[in-house]
Amino acid sequence: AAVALSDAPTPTPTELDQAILESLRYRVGKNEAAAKPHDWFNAAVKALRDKVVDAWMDSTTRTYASGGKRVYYLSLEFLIGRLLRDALSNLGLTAEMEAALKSHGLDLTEIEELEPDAALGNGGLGRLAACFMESLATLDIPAYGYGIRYVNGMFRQRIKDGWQIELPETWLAHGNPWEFERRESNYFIGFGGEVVAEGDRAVWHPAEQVEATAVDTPVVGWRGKRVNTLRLWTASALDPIRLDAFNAGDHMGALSAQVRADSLVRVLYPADSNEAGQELRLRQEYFFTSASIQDIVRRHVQYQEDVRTLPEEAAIQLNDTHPAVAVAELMRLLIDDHGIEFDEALAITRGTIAYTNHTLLPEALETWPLPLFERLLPRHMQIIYAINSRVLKEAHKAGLEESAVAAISLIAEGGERRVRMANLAFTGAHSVNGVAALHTDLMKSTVFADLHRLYPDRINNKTNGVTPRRWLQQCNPGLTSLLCEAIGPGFLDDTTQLEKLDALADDAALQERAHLVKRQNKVALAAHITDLTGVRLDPDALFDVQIKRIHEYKRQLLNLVETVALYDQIRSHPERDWVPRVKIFGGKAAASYHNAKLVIKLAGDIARRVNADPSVGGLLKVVFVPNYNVSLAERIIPAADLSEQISTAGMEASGTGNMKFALNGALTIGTLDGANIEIKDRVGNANIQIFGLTADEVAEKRSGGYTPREVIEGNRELSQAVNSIASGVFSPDDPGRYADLMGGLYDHDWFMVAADFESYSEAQRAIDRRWLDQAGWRASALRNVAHVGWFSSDRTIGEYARDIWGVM
Ligand code: DL6
Repeated sequence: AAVALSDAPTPTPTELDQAILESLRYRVGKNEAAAKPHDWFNAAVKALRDKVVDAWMDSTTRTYASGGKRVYYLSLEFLIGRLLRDALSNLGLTAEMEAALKSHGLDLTEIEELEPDAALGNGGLGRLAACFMESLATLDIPAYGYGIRYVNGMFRQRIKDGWQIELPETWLAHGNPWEFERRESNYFIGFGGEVVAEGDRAVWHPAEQVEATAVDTPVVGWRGKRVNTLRLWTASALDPIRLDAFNAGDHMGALSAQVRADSLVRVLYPADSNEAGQELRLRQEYFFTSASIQDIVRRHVQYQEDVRTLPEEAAIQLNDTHPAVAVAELMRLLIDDHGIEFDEALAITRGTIAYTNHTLLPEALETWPLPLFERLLPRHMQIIYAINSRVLKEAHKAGLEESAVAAISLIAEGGERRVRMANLAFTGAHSVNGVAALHTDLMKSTVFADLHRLYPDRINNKTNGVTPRRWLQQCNPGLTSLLCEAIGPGFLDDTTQLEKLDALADDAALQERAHLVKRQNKVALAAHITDLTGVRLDPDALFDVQIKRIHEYKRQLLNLVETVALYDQIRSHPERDWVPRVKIFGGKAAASYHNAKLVIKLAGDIARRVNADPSVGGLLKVVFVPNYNVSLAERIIPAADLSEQISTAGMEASGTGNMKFALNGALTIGTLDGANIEIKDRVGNANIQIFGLTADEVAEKRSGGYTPREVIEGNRELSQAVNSIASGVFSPDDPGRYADLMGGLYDHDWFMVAADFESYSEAQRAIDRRWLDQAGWRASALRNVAHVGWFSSDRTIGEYARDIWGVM
């Protein structure tokens, strides 16, 4: 009988210590006297990993014994961050590890700091995948995550003279003690070549092949209930070194095949909501998708024999369109390798695959030039044409007009012909979901309107969630233990129990204790920020935070322009009762995204001037925290008072930072966008500050009649702020630096910065008033914690499991 690890005896600190010492000696090859902190880190992880492996094997045995359906989550990104604290906490071994290390004079938090951030993702989409993996294990659902083991994940951001510099992130420099290479799980991945008819079969002869090898990382669920597998692919050449060429003196040429293979897993494209457009990116997508689909089919056939039963045994979820070629790849294997006829193959594929859309931004909806796609994947192109012909016939049969049929087509005609990956994913899946209610509605009414008419039952909503283990328990132990005392520990297993806090939100003693926890978190963050930037922060000021990718639609610029307006106001009216504020910014800009990089520079320029100005007397501080990543988020979020979620309405699919902040007792200032709307519905208008245009109003303004110039000129505070930035007040070394950026606001203002400024500025002053009533603020903070338990990724995964995968 299977025994979940939570039922297994917990090792005592002495037993754990013994295991660590053994691991130090026999796996790291050091004794206590010689061991450096990194050796201790490796030894501790390996000792802990042994405990994880026991539970992992147990989970696998149970899955095979039950013959249950497995979930496969295909994602080009997994932004997992550090794993040590997560594994310790989920296995309930934190105190034991602390004590074991202490006996050697080591501090667990310092050891944890040695772990590099596994930054295999850009932002929200990749972090969501990591939260989902943890929730899948927590809910005891047998699941594999499939992705790429990038050697250099997301770039490391350095700020030099205020500008972002991208440096490679070398997270594997000291090896990775968590992973297991599975040399036996390897697949050939073909590219190029030609398709020839052999009898009535089509046979693809790729011009080039690389080998994909699995590297597995165990993912531990809460209380160690289940351990699932994150399987990341690494690439190698079939012939890594051509000895004849090497011996003939062509040392580089002899290694070229390996270099080419290596390039597939070298970097994560720093493209967020931006099409990468490189051939290498398409190769990466096919590489990991093909390896994953081959692995899934192999596992199925090995145990079930009949490939036709795949939909009963496997649910494949595509995280955005990056793995959309899975539709064609699965069809190819079914038809070419298993002799299934086309229509049945399509039915099996649709029965197995589901697709999640994460963006409506046109530039982020992947399409590939048809000639490129056909050259790299000739057999897949044939299959896509064949799917398209069936889909278009269905569209005609349904009586759709020609313009709708053209929009549904898997091939964009007119101009350069391109393969539309979203249409491929949509037509090859039985379920297509959005990630927040508004986003899903907009999918139906805009980007997928015609596909939705043809397949009206396919689109559904699954509002995102975040794992409360990492984003409450691990990052905010102070608040967690206070909550345990106040409402009991039930919320640790079911976050909806946080609702019990509502009844206590006006209790002055609880408010005071929650305030002290927050203040402690702020003190710790302030010290860290001083270390990183030299800027000193007052922990009693309001910590106002915007941390996320830098993108025009996320409107860091609106925040900065308002910051300048506030700066002007404080200087003009020093007699007013201003609330001391610290404006904290953090985030990376895609390397080629000029305006985003300029916004980072602007934040730095504003910070330099404001922080050095004695006339604001410490009422306003601005700081840009470099190299924002998961670990920094874990420090910043528990210390935030105010969460900036200010995207142009209709443009942020969901957001997940918004959920993390509210869960840690920050109030949100936000637009009616993405999941903000659902947060508002749960915490109530009294506990959130909503401002700005709605998505409908944005659409209406864009369709005509919006003249930002008039808006700017009609608002003195706004025009003063915009003009001072434009004229170089903050950039005396290069007065014209922001002229174009500000000119863009006057001329088109696609992201409605000017249109929303007045409402945003009023909302900020309303926030000041709320802050001055500290009892009211603290009650609101507690009510945010109380009402956002619904945004746990356990709830989201439960919905996927029930409605899409049929596994619960
Ligand atoms: O669903 C996760 C996350 C959402 O919370 C964000 O609102 C959304 O912007 C993000 N989408 C992407 C898509 N990028 N591409 N392609 O990152 O997904």
